[in-house]
Amino acid sequence: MKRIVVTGAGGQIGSWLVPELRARYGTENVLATDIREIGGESESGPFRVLDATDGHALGEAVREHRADAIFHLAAMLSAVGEKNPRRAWDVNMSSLLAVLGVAREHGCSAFTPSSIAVFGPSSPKDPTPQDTVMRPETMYGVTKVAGELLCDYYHGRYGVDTRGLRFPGLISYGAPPGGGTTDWAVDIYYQAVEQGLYTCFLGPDTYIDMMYMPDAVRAAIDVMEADPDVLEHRNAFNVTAFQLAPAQLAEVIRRHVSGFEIKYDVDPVRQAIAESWPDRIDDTAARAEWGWAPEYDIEAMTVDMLNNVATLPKGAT
Ligand code: AKB
Repeated sequence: MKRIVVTGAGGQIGSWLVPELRARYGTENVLATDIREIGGESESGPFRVLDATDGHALGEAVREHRADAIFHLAAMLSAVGEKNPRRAWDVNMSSLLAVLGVAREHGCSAFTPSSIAVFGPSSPKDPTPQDTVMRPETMYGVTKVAGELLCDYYHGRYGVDTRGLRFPGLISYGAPPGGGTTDWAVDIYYQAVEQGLYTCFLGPDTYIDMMYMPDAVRAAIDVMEADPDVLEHRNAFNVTAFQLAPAQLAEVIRRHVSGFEIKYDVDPVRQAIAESWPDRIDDTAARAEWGWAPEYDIEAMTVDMLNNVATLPKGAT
């Protein structure tokens, strides 16, 4: 991997991944793209406004940049996808088809994030194995299962080097998450610093797998750099760092923000989504096949999040 194109560069993952890719591979070698102008880090190097569903425009960008790898991050997440399921299908599937077609034509490898949302109520919950029943109940989950299969198909049929990770909820400061069920675990830090109070849309003991963004970015790059001959589960690997519930995280934050309070105003739609997902996924395959191991635990992440959120201008995400 030497010259890279990133779609959805202005989103929660892209705003962290692009600077890390530029630090490792050189600023000029990483072309950030997004559907709109985004400012910030991603525009501090090569940048292009690009709709990832437009295969022709993506092909031009890849050809002109002489890219050998695509990180495809543009997608609609779970909660926002339930508000407009048809659009979630169209955006997630047509952009992935465009990326895979371009990767095939230009000989690029392709990274696509999958999600714990591929699992549903009939999957074993704790632990959820790497290979198991996948019958999700959200449109986002349906697109992620279909996406994993499509990536496998392009690998098997056309030899495209497709790779992916089933990300858990990702926690970070900076660009906000784009309408997921796990967004509470980001919002809680901002509200703790700004208001000393957070009203959570999930119930107190709803456990979901989570990960701090620096680990997620490292995982995405590591799986792309892994020796292809040792990868059995290329699309896609379970990866997790820890399991988190709102009451538990509130307790950890309270150790650093005295008097911090959490209240609950449960949103039935997002609660049902969260309950259909695993409590704890088993990431042994990622650990065994390419050496995955998280560096941040809940405490280390909390210290880093609070320090960074406190130094951002008030109201900034
Ligand atoms: C979401 O909540 O939709 C995402 C995810 C778990 O993929 N963060």
